[in-house]
Amino acid sequence: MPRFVLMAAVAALAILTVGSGPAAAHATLVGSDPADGSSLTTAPRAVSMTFSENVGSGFVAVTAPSGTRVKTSNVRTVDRVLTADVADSDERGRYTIAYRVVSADGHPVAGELTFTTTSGRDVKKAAAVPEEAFVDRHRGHLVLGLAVAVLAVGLILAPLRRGRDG
Ligand SMILES: [Cu+2]
Repeated sequence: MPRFVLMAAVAALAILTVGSGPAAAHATLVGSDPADGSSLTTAPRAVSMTFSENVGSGFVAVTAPSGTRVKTSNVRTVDRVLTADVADSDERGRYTIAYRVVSADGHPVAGELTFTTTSGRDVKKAAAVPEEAFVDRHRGHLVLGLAVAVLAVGLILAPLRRGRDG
């Protein structure tokens, strides 16, 4: 009986190990052009991502430093490589490349890369709602809340102090 339990445990462990092993792995990004985090003089006219296995159904979106989308075309996957042509962009700063492909096992794989250009036109990034805006908008409420809190603490402490004095 104990031997049977041991064998069952070993079998269960073996199944778990195989299940989480390379057989279940899907495509992962192994390289790109431009490389993630790289610094370039001007924006590239094409980007490519190389995966650990063959991929299909590729999608690529390039966003310029101003936050506007740079037009991509001729998005294609050939074996392990996803490539897209990219329209000309003269903005200087940080670009992002968002990509999505479908692995051979049917799982979608998505990610994001960035690169920076050192020449070109300076642009202002379309501001995401900054943290200060929230504080500014709710300053009145925050002050009122603080005042109520101070008053409440005072009301709680006052009897205690009086008790200690008397
Ligand atoms: Cu997978």
